[in-house]
Amino acid sequence: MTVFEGNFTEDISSWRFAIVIGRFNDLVTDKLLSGCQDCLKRHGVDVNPDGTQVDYIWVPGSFEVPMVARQVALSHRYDAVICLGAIIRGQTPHFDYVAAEAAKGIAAAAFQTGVPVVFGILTTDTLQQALERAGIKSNLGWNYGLSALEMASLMRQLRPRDEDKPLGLLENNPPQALMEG
Ligand code: INI
Repeated sequence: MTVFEGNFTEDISSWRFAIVIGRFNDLVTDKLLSGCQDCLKRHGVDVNPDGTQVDYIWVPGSFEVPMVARQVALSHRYDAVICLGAIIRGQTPHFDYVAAEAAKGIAAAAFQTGVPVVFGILTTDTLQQALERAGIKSNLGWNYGLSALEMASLMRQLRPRDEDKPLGLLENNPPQALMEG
């Protein structure tokens, strides 16, 4: 039998990533993005927006992130999609609705497409807690970048081979039922 795990030693110069970022609380999401870019760059990815490896897509807030993540994952142009957002608890139940939909939607985008979609949405009680996780103490953006690299590597290894068709066909042309999930 075989052990499969993602590794960080491959030539990834042809890999492509999409990063979907919520503008809401951009004091935090800008910093998450910087941490994520730093990780990708130091693993050899050209993070320049004018380059060929990373596309950046800004959306109003975390609630909109899953819809766009699913759309870009469906294109099968990317090895991984990274979702970044910051949901901070206020005085209203809005937090719970936005957080629940973001988590469910991002999981569904990955599950329906077979493309790794990284859940890089911070959910915290205060702005201070969010900032601590976005650069003051550590920067979870780095971890989200690393998760994308690991999952992209792993899913490449698990890709159906030619002789495994029709599973291979399924990857490129998922049946409607699967897409509707
Ligand atoms: N969006 C966030 O990304 N974080 C939040 O903390 C937040 N709160 O608390 O309201 C938030 N709301 C906006 C939401 O994501 C949508 O953009 C908006 O409801 C329009 O659909």
